[in-house]
Amino acid sequence: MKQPFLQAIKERVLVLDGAMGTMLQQRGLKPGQSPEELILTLPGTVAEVHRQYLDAGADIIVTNTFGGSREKLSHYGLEGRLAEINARAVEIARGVAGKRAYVAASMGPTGKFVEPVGDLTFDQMAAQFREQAEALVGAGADLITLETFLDIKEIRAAIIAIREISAEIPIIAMLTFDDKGRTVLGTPPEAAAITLEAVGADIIGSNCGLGVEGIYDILSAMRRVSTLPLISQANAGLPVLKDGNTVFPATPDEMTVYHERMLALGVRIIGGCCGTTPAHIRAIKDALAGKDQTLPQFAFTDGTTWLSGRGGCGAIGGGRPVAIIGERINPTGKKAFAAELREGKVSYIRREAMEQIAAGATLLDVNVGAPGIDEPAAMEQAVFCAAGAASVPLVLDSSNPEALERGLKSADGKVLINSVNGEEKSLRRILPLAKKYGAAVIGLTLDESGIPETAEARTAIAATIAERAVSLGIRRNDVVIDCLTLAVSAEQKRAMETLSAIRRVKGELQLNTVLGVSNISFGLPCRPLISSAFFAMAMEAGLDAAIINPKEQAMMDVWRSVMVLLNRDANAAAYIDAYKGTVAVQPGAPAEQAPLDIRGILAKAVIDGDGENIVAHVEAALAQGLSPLEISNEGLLPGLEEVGRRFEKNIVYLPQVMLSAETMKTAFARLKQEMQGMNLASLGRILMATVEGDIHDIGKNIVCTLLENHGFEVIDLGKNVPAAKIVAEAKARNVDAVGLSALMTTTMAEMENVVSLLREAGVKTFTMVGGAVLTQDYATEIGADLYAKDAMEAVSKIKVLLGKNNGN
Ligand code: THG
Repeated sequence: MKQPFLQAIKERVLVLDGAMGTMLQQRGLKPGQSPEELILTLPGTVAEVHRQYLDAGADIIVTNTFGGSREKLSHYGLEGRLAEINARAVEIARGVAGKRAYVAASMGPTGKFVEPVGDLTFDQMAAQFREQAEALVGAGADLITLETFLDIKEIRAAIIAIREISAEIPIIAMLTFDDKGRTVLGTPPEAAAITLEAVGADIIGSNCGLGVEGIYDILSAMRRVSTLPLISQANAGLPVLKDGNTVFPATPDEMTVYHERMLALGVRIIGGCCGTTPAHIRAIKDALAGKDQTLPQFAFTDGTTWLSGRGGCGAIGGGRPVAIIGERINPTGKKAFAAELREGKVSYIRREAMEQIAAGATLLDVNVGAPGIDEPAAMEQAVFCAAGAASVPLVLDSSNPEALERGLKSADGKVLINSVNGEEKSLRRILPLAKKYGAAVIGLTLDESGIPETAEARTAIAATIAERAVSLGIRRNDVVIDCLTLAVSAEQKRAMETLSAIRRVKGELQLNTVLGVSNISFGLPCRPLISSAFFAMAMEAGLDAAIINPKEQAMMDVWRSVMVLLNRDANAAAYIDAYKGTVAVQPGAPAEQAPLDIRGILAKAVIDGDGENIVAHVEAALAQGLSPLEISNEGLLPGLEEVGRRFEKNIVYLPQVMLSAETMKTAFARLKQEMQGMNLASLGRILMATVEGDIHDIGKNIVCTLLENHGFEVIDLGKNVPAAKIVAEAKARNVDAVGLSALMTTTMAEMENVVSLLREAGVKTFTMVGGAVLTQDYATEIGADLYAKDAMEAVSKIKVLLGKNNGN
C-alpha cells in the first residue's frame, strides 16, 4: 500500500481536499456537537462533502476523524464507539473515492500535552494514537495524515505508535506554526523536520495557522534539513470580520500564486485548511495542469548527522565546526551529583546544562549511571530537566537499555544514543531502539574481544556497526563512530592508532566520528595540556564531534583555534568574537561577577524555573528579615518579568515560562504560610471561559496558570460555557475582568455575543479575548477591551489595564 501512494507522489503533484468542519456546519453540524458524531448520525452528509471535493479534483480525500481519539471523543461521551466511528469514516470516504482517489485517515491532537509540560506520559499519548490508528488502518485507509499538531512530543509519539502497527502505511506529518515560525511550544520547522523524518514520517509539512506565503517559508526551512517530500495545507489567508461573520479572505486564485515556488521546493501534495472550499481546491488543481511536475532531486551528499531538541537542532559532520558534546552531566567522580541523583533532585543537571551551553557546548551528554540509582527513572528526570534548561539536542549516555528507552520516550526530538558497540548483544538490543524512537547512534569500535590494537581492526568493527544499522533501516549518516581514546600513560603507542582509525573511518567508510577526548591524559599531571594537544591532533585527523568539558578553558581555546586553521570558521569570525579585546592573561582581571544578593537569587530561581530550591531561597530571605511583600515584589516578580521579556524576544518559550510560573506558585504557597491572617492582596479577579460551541482549552488553561502565578485570582469556568452562565458568574462574583477564548473560526462569533450580553446586563468589567485565529481588528470590532496574542501578553496587558502594574 505504501508503494503505490509514494510512487504516485514521485510522478506528479497530488491535490488533497479542503476544510471539513465549515462544510459540515453548513449542513447541520450544531455548535458544541462533535463533528465525528455525524459519521454515525448523518453519514450521507459526510459523504456529500467528500463527493464535492472529489468532483472539484481532489486526488486525496481526508476522513472526518480529526477528533477521533479517545481523549477527544470522551468530551462527547462517544469514546465507547471509537472503533466504529473511525472505521465507518474510512468506509464512507472509500465509498466516495473508490479507486479514483486515495483515502487519507485524519488524526488530530488530543488537546493534551505530553509530560513534563502536560500530564500525559509518552505511553499514554502513544496509546491514544495506537488505538485510533488500529481502527483506521484496519478499515483500509491508504495513508494517515497527522494534522494541526502543536506539540512535537505528541506528534512524535503518534508516529512511533502508528509505526508499531504498520511499518508500511504512508504517514503525512504536519505541525502548525505561528507567524514567528515556531509552534506554540517553541519548535522551529528545522527541528520539527529532523524529528518527524527520524521517527518515520514519509511526507512532512505544515497546515493551518498561516496562509500560503507563511506556509512556504516554513517548508523552505524544513527543506534545509530534509529530503522528504513536502505537503502544503494553508488556510485561505488569515481570518477577518465581514458583516458580523469571520471569513478567510484568500480567493481560490490567491491560493495558487505560490504553486511554482512550492513545486521547485519539492512540495508533492497541496491542499487547503480553514476557509478553503471546493472552489479553492478546483483552482489549486487547475493551476497545476501544465506545470512541470518532475520530482526535484534533493540528495544531500555532505553526510551530516542531524539531531534535534524541542527548541533547536544540531549537526555533526558535513564540514561544519566540530560539535562540542558537554560531558558534565555525568556522576563519575562527582560525589555530590551522585547523591543528588539518589535523592531524585535535578538542580545540578539544570545548572550544568545552562553553564555548558554558555561555554559553547552544541550538544549535551546525559549520563546518570551510578551505584544505588534507579537509572531509568533518573534518565527520565534528567532528560526532562536538560531539555527544559537548554534547547540543544541530547546525547543519551548509558549502557543500560531500559534507561536508554526511558530517555528516548522522554526526549523532544532526535537524540544521539551513546552507545552501541560491535558486540552481538549490543547490536541486537540497541539498534532497534534507535530505529523505533528515531535516534542516531554512537558506535564504539570494540566487540566481544575488547578494543582491537590496530586501526584496521577498529575500522572493520565500524563497518560492521554501520552495515547492521543500515539493514534495520537506520540511515548511514546516523551512525557516528567512536574510535576510542585510551590513556596515553598506559598505552603510549595507541594514541596514534586511534588517530589513524579516525582517518580510515572518515576516508574509507565516510562515517562521522566522535571521541571522548579527556581520557587520553588519565594518570598524567597537568591533564589539560595533554588532552588539548590530543584534541587538536584528532580534529586534524577528521574528528567531527568531541565529548569534552566545555568549561575547561584549554580545550575550548584549542577548539576555536583549530577551527580557524582547518578553515571551518569563515574569516575567523567565531574566534574573533570569542577573543576580541583579550590582552594575554592578566592577574586579577577580569573581575568575577559580583555574587547575587538574596533578591537576585530569588529572581534567578524564578527565571531558571528552579522549583526545587525556591522554598529554601524564600526561607533564607525571611531569615534575612525581608517581608513577604518584599520577597514577592523585589525578588520573585522581577524574575517573572524578566521571563516575560525573554519570551517577547524569543529567548525562551512556553515550556520554560510554565516552569517559571510553577516555581512562582511554589514560592507563593510558602509565603502564604507567613501571611496567615493577612491578605496577600490579589492583583485582580479574572473570570475565564472558552465560549459555547468550542471545546479547545489548551490556550485558555495556559492563560489561567500564568495569571494565577502572577498574583491574580482566577475563576475558570472551563470550556463550552453558555453565554448566560458567563454573564451570571461575572455579576455574582464581582470580577474585574472576563477572559474569553475560542479556537475555531466558527465559534469566534460567540465571543461577540458574550461581550454584548455582558454590556446589556450592565456588568462593568473589562473583557479580554484570545485564540489562535483571533486578531486585534476582530477584538476591536466586537467591542472587547483587550486582545492578547499569547498568554504572556494577556498577563502584561491585563496588568496595565487594571492599573496595578507596579505591584500592590
Ligand atoms: N566515548 C563515548 N562516551 C563517553 C566517553 C567516551 N562517555 C563518558 C566519557 N567517555 C566522557 N564523559 C566524561 C565525564 C566525566 C569525566 C570524563 C569523561 C571526568 N570526570 C572526573 C573524574 O572522573 O575524575 C570528575 C570531574 C569533575 O568532578 O569535574 O573526568 O570516551 N562515546
